Amino acid sequence: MQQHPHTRGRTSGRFAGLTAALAAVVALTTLGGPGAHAADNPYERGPAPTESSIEALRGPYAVSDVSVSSLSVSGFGGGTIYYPTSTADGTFGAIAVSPGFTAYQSSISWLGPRLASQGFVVFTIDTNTTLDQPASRGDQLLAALDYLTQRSSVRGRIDSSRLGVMGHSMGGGGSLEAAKDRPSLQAAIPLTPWNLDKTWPEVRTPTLIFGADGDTVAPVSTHAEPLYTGLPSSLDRAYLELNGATHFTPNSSNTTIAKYSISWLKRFIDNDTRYERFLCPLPQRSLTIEESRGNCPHTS
Ligand code: 9J3
Ligand code: ZN
Repeated sequence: MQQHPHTRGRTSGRFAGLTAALAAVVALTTLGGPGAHAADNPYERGPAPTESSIEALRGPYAVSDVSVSSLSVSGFGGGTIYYPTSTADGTFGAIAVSPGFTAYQSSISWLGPRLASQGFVVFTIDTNTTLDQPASRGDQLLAALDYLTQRSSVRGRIDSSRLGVMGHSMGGGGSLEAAKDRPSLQAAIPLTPWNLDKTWPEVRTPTLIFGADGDTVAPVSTHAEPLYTGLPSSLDRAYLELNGATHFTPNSSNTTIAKYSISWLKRFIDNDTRYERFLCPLPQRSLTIEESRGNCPHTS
């Protein structure tokens, strides 16, 4: 568990404070590792982020995984849980991730180790049938989170009050459905989402929507953009449109999706304001970002 270096030990004399501070710095520098940083925020996990640490293929935590058979669960189709191997840092926030129409967990599996290695328990799921619609995918994401926190083999590693959802296409539409149904969710990230319902005034969950400029399956003009606009304007919300991207860009390893997703999850699931600077001011138009919208600075 994490400890405050300034609550540790006590010395007397005129240089006591300086000595203690130096000792703490030496201890932190020497011990290193993800757990070495002492936090005033009890949910903070891992070392201070940098541009390169959020872009990296793997974060500071070694990751293990466990397969969950569809035969052993109800309400969703099973999946794979990716989690930090070490228990030295206490519990982690957790997210469930749904694939899109006709697709399997393999289509979003790159997100498992990529996000878990930053300090989250990540459950990439299969749906009951590959043809399930967004509302059903929302219910299945919630069933998966309930399984994860109540019955899974890693339930003791999770802070069940700090949960989020992600999904691709109809799974992204489903992540909005899940947030609408369960306002206690701390973060939602729809990836090139598809949903016929464009009105989401009930959502209270901070939501980051990714669109793709070249999406012809769920065009941003009829899906991602109106879904963003349909969220409350008072909500912590953002819209990032990927440049040179298609509907299926979220199906393979993508550094732009990863870096802003990590930042959003850290900022809102872990309350980790060290990541705020990657989100606000909004990323500028670039070779990877076609357009960005959102409220900055964040209010929650
Ligand atoms: O999950 C998706 O890829 C939704 C896009 C789609 O195929 O909609 C057609 C009904
Ligand atoms: Zn646009």
